Amino acid sequence: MLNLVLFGPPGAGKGTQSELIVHKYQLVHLSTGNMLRAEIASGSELGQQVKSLIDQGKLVSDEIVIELIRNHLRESHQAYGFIFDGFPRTVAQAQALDSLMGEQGTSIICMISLVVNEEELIKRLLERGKQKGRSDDNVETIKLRIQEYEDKTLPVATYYREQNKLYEVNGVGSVEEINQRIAEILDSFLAEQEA
Ligand code: B4P
Repeated sequence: MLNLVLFGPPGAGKGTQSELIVHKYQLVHLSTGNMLRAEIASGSELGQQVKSLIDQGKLVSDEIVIELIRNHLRESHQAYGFIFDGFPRTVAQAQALDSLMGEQGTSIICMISLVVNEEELIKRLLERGKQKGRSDDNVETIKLRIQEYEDKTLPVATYYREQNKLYEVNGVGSVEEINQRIAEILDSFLAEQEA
C-alpha cells in the first residue's frame, strides 16, 4: 500500500497537491481540515465545538481529530493507500496514526514535507481568503496558525526524520512543477514495491 503523509505549514499546498496525487495513484484522501469544515457546515455539536478554535487559528484537540481519522479509515479499508493531508499535526497524532495503520497490518511509507517561505504562505492564504471567504484566512489568524505550526506541528517532521521517512520538497513554483517533484518520490516507492 502507498500510505503517505503530506506535510507543511498552512498554505504550503497540501490540499492542492493531495487532489492531484489521489487521482494519479488512486489513493483515498483524508484531510482533517476538510472533515472539520464538514462538521461545521453540518451544524453538528462537534462542529460548533471546533469552529471557534479554527477561527482563532488554534489546533483542535488530538482526541477529536484522531477519532475522525479512525472513523474514516474504518469506512475505507479497501483502498490502495491513503494520503493524510493536515494530519498528523502533533507527535501524539503521529503515534496514534502508527497504531491505526498497524491495526490494519500496514504503515506510513513516507512523509512529504512541502517547504514554502512565510511571505509566500501569507500571500497565498490572503488570496484564498478573498476568493473563497474561509473564515481563518485573514492576516491575524494566518499568523497564529503559522505560530501553532512552529510550536506544535514541526516536531512531527523530526518524528518521521528519525524513522528515515521524511522527504522535503520545494513547495514554491507552479502547481504542476511541485506535483512532478512529489511524483518522482512516489514513483520510486512504487518501483521498489513492484521489484
Ligand atoms: P487545514 O484545512 O489543514 O488548513 P491549512 O493547514 O491552512 O492548509 P490548507 O490545506 O488549507 O492549505 P494548502 O496548503 O492546501 O486546517 C484548517 C484548520 O483545521 C487548522 O488551522 C486547525 O485549526 C484545524 N485542524 C486541521 N487538521 C487538524 C489536526 N490534525 N489537528 C488539529 N487541528 C487540525 O494551500 C492553500 C492555498 O495555496 C490554496 O488556496 C491554493 O490555491 C494555494 N496554492 C497551492 N499551491 C500553490 C502554488 N504552487 N502556487 C501558488 N498558490 C498555491
